[in-house]
Amino acid sequence: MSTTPTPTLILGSEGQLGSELRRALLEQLPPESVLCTDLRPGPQAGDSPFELLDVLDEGALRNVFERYRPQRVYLLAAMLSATGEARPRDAWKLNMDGLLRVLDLSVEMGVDRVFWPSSIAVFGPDSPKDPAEQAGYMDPMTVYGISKLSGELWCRYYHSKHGLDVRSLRYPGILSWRTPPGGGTTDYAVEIFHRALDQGRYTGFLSAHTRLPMMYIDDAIRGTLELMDAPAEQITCRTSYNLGAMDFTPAELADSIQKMVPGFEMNYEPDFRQAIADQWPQRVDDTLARRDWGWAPRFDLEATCRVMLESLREPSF
Ligand code: VAH
Repeated sequence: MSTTPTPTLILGSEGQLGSELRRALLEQLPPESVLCTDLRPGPQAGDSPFELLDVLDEGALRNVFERYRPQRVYLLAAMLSATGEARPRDAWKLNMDGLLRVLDLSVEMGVDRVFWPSSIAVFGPDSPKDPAEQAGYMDPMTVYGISKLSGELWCRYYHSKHGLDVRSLRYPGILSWRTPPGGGTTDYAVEIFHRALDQGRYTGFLSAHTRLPMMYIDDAIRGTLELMDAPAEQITCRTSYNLGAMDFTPAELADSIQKMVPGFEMNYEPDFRQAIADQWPQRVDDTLARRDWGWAPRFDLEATCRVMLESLREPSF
């Protein structure tokens, strides 16, 4: 982690990733050096500055960059896979125009480093499934995946043409407990914990044996900060790094929960999200992230289930 408090801007600070990234940064930086922005009101707790901001409002976005002069920018505002299929043009506009405006302003204002999240959604039906390789064939069939693959290529373009130090990770499905599920195909793995505790049963929207790459939020955030703190000369991938931790099926997750929540009952009613999940890989090859900047996950399925259930039983916001 950088030692000097660099003005840091989080765009989309109230979502699953943004809210946890804010917490992690505020453990290491003075509150006044982290500006949080989102479409919806931020937390009352904490004294880092917060502003309402729509990343698609060009004037308002420029105004924030001009006033705050960030040296690190995290662009987390996005529309996820399931919601994106219901609102394809909105998803493309937010995910693409939002990125391009931030890249342009970052070049213009001399931002030191930019982070932008990609996803395993860049892989599609004809991509290798086990594992998905770092530079493997990508034929995404969701608007979300198309926008993420396009965004990766724009990030590499801005690094090559403008020298912008923009970095990215292809996140797997992410499990966290502080924020509600946000329209993702992997969000069954978040909902299940809430239902296990409040109803003792859950009906999942993916079939029992749908294997997907997954990660606990603490690993995702630590990987993000380790990537952003790595010396530039170590970063050999300027599209986006595969990032792996574990993989599981809904049935394996239910079995693990049942060991900690006796009597928990799991059912399956696949819906439209099954077709999305079927296009995605089962595992990812993240050798390059491990080689370039020392990536190493810490949470497996059992540790993830334990921390999710303990945290939901005794929340500490
Ligand atoms: C989604 N959680 O389900 C996101 C993620 C790999 C999936 O990108 O859309």
